[in-house]
Formats: sequence, structure tokens, C-alpha cells
Amino acid sequence: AEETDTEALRERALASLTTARSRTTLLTSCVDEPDLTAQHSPLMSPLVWDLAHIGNQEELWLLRAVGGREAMRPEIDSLYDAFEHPRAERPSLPLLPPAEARRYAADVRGRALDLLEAADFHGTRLTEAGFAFGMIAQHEQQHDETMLITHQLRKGPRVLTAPDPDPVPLFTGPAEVLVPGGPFTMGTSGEPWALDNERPAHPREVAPFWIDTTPVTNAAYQAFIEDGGYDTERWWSPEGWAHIRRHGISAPLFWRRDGGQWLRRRFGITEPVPPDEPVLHVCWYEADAYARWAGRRLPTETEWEKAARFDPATGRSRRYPWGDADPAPEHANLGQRHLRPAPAGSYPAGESPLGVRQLIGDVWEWTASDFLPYPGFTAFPYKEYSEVFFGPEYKVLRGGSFAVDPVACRGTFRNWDYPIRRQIFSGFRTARSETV
Ligand code: AVJ
Ligand code: FE
Repeated sequence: AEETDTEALRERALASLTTARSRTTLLTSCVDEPDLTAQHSPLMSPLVWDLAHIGNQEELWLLRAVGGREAMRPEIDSLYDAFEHPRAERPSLPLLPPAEARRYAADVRGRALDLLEAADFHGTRLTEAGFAFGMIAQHEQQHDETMLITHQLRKGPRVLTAPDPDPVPLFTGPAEVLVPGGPFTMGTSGEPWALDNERPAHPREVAPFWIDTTPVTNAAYQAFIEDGGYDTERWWSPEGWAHIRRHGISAPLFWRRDGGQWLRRRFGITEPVPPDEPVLHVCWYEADAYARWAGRRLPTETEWEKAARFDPATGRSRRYPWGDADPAPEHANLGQRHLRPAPAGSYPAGESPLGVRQLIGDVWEWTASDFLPYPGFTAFPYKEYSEVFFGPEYKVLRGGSFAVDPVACRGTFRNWDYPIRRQIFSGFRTARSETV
């Protein structure tokens, strides 16, 4: 059985790397050279930086760390080290031009696949269960999401297309669900490709709470706007209020008012804001203010994970809301299959045992929590993935978005960003404590 597991993981690593590279290729071949080397926003790298950085990380971890190979081009390492050069500086670096970046990434990939064929999946912690290969597939997919954000920020006509999610009848189920109090297991020790910050599995005590059945919709968010939400200081944290005043923020990013209606720009197209879709491109401060206006609050990260993984019938934490099966299209809107969230109430097959929908996919969900290590955390394989970011300046987001590939999304997966960020595919749902 162990042999079949190993071979299944090897197949999964190959498939995950291949899927990631198809997406990378698409995102970097649908625009011309000047668009690849330009900086579309000071928040983002030029697309050609992401491309060579993807190859460089793969070279560092698969060819050098796993394979023991010499550096192919030692002189470029520092250009693609995310810590040496902040994003705003990257366009002025002597980056590999697009054709060279493509060739470099392809060269690395060819050698990495040769290594994968023969790699010992029981050798070291880095190769155990193919971890390094899974980590690199996840890394590339994370940059594919980053590149999709760059595409969304880019001005100009549409270059990306995808079918819309299936329409669904207006969701008429209960607006919120009660999650029972008591202990549950947070995090994981057994998921082979879980990243360091998801580990280890550990018990958490949670008081009973109510959580929204679906993410907050554009219609609900518009009600907050129409009610003067952005002009009412008492809904905002002091930092949030100062921030929206200083920057003149009065609606989600990419929204524009046109007479009586709200329009939004989405991948080169302007369209009316769809009322039933989860709200997208809000920062943590906006999510926090909306929740206060609604008489509610953001869920903590622990509450979110309990809602997503806890099975009251067995007391066990599952890999996903729907169970332990890998995500399939009927479970969740993942993988850039669609370039927008699906209407609230979609994916009944993906709901949690308690009936909470769309926890995975559609929009990243802001939580109330700071990004902190779990008890027993150890950085692996490098401190710069998570450890250097732990602290109160980052807020945790959960669940993944339509832009996230299944390989980089689990019930335990943790994302984080500054509370002012809203170019990311971020939305939220709200919660309230059970009052007895
Ligand atoms: C986990 C999304 C916050 O993009 O900064 C990519 C992922 N880390 N390369 C990021 C990551 C290194 C990371 N986030
Ligand atoms: Fe990276």
C-alpha cells in the first residue's frame, strides 16, 4: 500500500506542476512584451519577474536542495530574491527579458521532472511524501494568483476570458448557522503537503457562535454604503477610519458610481455590480466596519476553521467542508476556471456538515485574527515563507478564492496580508457570539 501511495503522490506532483505551468504560460503569453516588463501597479512586480522567480525558486528547492545540483545562473539569484528587492524596485533591475525568463523556467522544469521520476519519497523531511515538489507546485500557483491580481490592476482591454459560473436560484436558506462550542482540532500534522504555518494539529476550545451561511454579498455591502457606512466613524476602528479618510476610500476597489448604479471594472471590462455575488476587493478595515454596522463581527481564524472542518457527528476535523475528498468542480469555485466569484449560495455539494457554504473558493475571507504561529510551530523549510511575517501587522485570510488552485487550498491553509490591502481577491463573512 505504501508503494501505491508513493506512486500516487508522484503522479499528483507531476500533475500539479504541469497544471501550474499551463496557467503561468497562459498568464504570461496573453500580453505583449512591454506589458510583461511594465509595472502595472507599485504593489505588484512586472509579470516577467514572477515568471523568472517561479523558475528560480524551483531551481533553489528542487534542483539544488533536493538534487544537490550546482547553481545554473548564480548571478541571477539576488534579482529574484523577494526579500532583497521590494516589488516597487523590481522594474528597474536588470531582469531576464521575457524570452530568456521563459527559457530559464523551462530548463529548470525539465531537470526537475527528471529528478521527480527517481526521487526517494522517504528520504529526508524535504522529500518525504514529495513535499518539496508539492511546495513548489503551490508556490507557482500562488504566483499565478499574484499574476492574476496584476492582470486585474492592468489598464487596457480584456485579454483573459473564462465562462461564468452557473447561475443559481437566489439563496433562501438560513442566513446564519450555529456552530456548537467545545473542543476541536485545528491545523494538521498528517496532510503531506501542508505548509509549515498549518502545523501541527492541536486542540482548541471554542465558545458557541453563529456564522453567516454565505459570504457577504454586493447587495448587502451596498446597503452599508447607502446607509452612510463610509461616513460614520463609529463603525470603524480608529486605524480604519484614519485610513479611509486619508485615502478618500468610499467603496470597494474597482467600483465606480454611474448615476444611480454601481459599476465595477473586472479584467478589462466594466459592468454593473452583480447583487448576489460575494463582495470582492475590500480591505480588512472595510470588512471590520461592515460587520460592526451589521451588529456583528468578523469570525476569528479558529472559528472559521471550526466552521469549515468540524464534523459534529464524529468530532473529527475534515480536510475540507465537504469531507476528505480533493476538491472537484461541484465543491467549489477554484483554479481560475471562472474569473469571478459564484453567486452566494452556490455549490451545495461543498457545504460543511453544519450547512455553511462557499468556505472554500470564490473569495478569500478576512478573519479577525493576527497571523501567529500555532503552538509547536517550526519553520520549514525556510523562515521566509511564514515565520518572518508572524505578528500583529498581518491579518489572516482563509478559504481561497476563484484564483487559487486546489493544490494550494485546504481547510487548514492560511493566507495573510496587511489590513489595508484590497487588490487581492478578498471578501468576508460575519459572525456573532452565542448569547446564553
Ligand atoms: C502566502 C500569498 C502571502 O504571495 O507573499 C509566494 C505566498 N510566498 N512566494 C505571498 C508566497 C513566497 C505569499 N502569501
Ligand atoms: Fe515567491
